[in-house]
Amino acid sequence: MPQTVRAACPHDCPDTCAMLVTVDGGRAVRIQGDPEHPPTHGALCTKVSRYLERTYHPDRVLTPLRRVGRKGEGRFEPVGWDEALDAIAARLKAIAARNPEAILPYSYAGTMGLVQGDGMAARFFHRLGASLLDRTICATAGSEALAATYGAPVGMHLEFFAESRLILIWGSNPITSSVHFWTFAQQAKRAGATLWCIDPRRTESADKCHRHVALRPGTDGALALGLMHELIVHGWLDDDYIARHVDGGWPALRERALQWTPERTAAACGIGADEVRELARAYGTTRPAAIRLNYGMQRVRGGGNAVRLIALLPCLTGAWRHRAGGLLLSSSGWFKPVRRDAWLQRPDLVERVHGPGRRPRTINMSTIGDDLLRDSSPGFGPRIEAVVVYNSNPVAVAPESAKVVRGFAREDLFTVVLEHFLTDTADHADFVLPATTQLEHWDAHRAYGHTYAMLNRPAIAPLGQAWSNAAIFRALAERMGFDDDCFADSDETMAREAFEPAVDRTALDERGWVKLALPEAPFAEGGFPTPDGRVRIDAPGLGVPDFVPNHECAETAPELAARYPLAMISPPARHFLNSSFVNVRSLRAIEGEPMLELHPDDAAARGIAGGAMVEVFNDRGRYRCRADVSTRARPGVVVGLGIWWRKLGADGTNVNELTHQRLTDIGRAPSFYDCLVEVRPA
Ligand SMILES: Nc1nc2c(c(=O)[nH]1)N[C@H]1C(S)=C(S)[C@@H](COP(=O)(O)OP(=O)(O)OC[C@H]3O[C@@H](n4cnc5c(=O)[nH]c(N)nc54)[C@H](O)[C@@H]3O)O[C@H]1N2
Ligand SMILES: Nc1nc2c(c(=O)[nH]1)N[C@H]1C(S)=C(S)[C@@H](COP(=O)(O)OP(=O)(O)OC[C@H]3O[C@@H](n4cnc5c(=O)[nH]c(N)nc54)[C@H](O)[C@@H]3O)O[C@H]1N2
Ligand SMILES: [Mo]
Repeated sequence: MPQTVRAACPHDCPDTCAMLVTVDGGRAVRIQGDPEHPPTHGALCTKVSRYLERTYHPDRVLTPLRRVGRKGEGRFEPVGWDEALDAIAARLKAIAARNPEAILPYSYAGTMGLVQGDGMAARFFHRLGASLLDRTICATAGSEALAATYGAPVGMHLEFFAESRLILIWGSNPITSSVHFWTFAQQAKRAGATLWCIDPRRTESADKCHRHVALRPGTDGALALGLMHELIVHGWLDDDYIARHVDGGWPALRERALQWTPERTAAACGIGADEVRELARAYGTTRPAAIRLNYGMQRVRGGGNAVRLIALLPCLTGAWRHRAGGLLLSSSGWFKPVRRDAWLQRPDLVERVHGPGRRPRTINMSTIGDDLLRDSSPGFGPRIEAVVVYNSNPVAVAPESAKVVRGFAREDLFTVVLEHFLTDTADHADFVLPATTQLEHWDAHRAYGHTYAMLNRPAIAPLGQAWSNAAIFRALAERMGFDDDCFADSDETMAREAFEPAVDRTALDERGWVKLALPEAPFAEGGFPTPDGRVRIDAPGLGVPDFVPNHECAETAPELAARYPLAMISPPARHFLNSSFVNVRSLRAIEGEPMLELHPDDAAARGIAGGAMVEVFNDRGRYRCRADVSTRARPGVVVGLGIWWRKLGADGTNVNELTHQRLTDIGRAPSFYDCLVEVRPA
């Protein structure tokens, strides 16, 4: 008799769907969205509806592997679990005896689960006293900027976008990257709402909005100031809301905004002054008005300041008064009070190694290219001697990959990779350990685009000899001689108790998801999670926000811009999830091959025909792919949809060969979309 198991999608996506997995004779035969879970609405995205193809993929790593070739070659031999774990523990012990900070865990969001993400792994590395990882690669510019403004990364409920009369879809391509948000935006549109898209690229989502503002990458802060100018001069502010719920920084910001006339704004953003005026009028005069901001716009030098400025807009107009007004960038802060982080991750364990009140050094994951190549020094600490990678593929996704590859190719570096597949990163490992997929393990999930806590039950037994991440770190802890009680907790215990006691356990058990108890219009009466409950314009240590131009643009780097006049952005491809799913044949068939979109004028000026092979280059490297001559790209901007596995690209590289490691103004994050290049026929 087929059975249905309640699961949660583990992927790095705002939607965090509830899934129903049908199992027959021990094999998962069907995967569907839960029709009752409001955000999921019974539908999965194209990628995750192929999750069975990914799980039963013939290339799954199903035994531990030991390297036999050179680093990067990807040649391995199977070994037993005991042999692999003994060898890894012996090597980590030897390094830790000299200095545990020479060991670096490297992980991101291959799974967002609280157990298989930073659950048991965090306990292990904290107890080991290893370097800490600053997990900045995606969202910290925006989330720290949002926290500086509202007090936490919190925002509107997803569901109420359906009732908005105006939606600004800003730095976001929801048809690609949060299709369940798009469902609510469509409902609003059918009910008469106006949709604006603010994005340098004419995305599929932009096509379906009423208006599209194709600004230059990294100029969103200027646009927000220009909108404020119009709100002020036309009297579209909610003075009562400002007086009661906004801090004392408003007069200074008001002065600043008054200098951003529509003409000045238009010049900075590369758009028309009338577009600024019309957008401001729509925003200033429509109620309720909602902004769906996404992380696309904060991957530039000034991303943090831009998010602060945009997040202030609904505070100046009082849009927060209505449940269908306000802004959503992230909802993750709503989960903070209900997650047992201290219990799940045990950060206190570092003191066992480093002493009371002391913490190991922190390595920024976004500068892994530079950091793997550094020697020991008083400022840096010890040279990195071992990296343990799980839930991430840094060789493909981290910026300036030539350096990342050189770092991972170091013969003296000991590298362990927990993976489903032989990714570009796994190819550099000394040991690859086979990890379970979401269908094979327990987990608990929060979301960053909705407000439901979720439970994932295993639907099938682990394939081959795969173990969950938590099981692997539990076994390593035992071999390292860590006998703390927390290493005995099972995956199931951790998953079930991750939200204890805040979330109703029976409901979570029965349905697999529980909505957090939150007010519908969280800031209708102010009450922001700042110390005094007011929105902060003049944030401690940051001052009043301003427009910060890109690292790489004509204004800040004229000489560079003369040599490399095209701004390259590399946002998500619809049928991949970062570098996950690139090896799923049916999905790769839809995406075709690595492409670079460029505007017909830019193509003609370079003698490039549609479909021709081109070389994209700058001082950091070169990358070959096929030209897609298209008006989806605005003049002066080229688009390389990501993130391809390097080894599946035309010459064994991908877009990150061109990106750099300079960080954002706030949040120490990479500025992937702040990158000048030139293109020529290959
Ligand atoms: N299918 C699919 N879904 C995904 C992902 C994926 O790789 N594939 N990635 C997931 C991840 S990791 C995340 S973090 C989330 C959110 O992921 P995001 O990366 O925020 O994804 P998008 O919603 O595609 O938003 C990016 C949009 O911002 C635009 N953009 C680039 N630069 C600028 C700029 O300077 N200003 C403005 N206004 N827009 C700019 C891009 O053209 C693109 O359309 O999505 C997740 N969902
Ligand atoms: N140029 C450019 N670069 C970018 C971006 C961009 O837009 N442009 N986007 C950036 C963003 S937003 C992000 S979030 C990062 C994403 O970077 P990553 O979080 O590294 O994401 P993925 O590339 O999807 O790699 C995740 C890996 O985890 C593995 N995995 C999944 N589940 C499990 C599990 O349970 N156990 C183990 N052991 N492994 C598992 C998958 O097989 C996959 O290989 O990339 C960033 N890089
Ligand atoms: Mo991300």
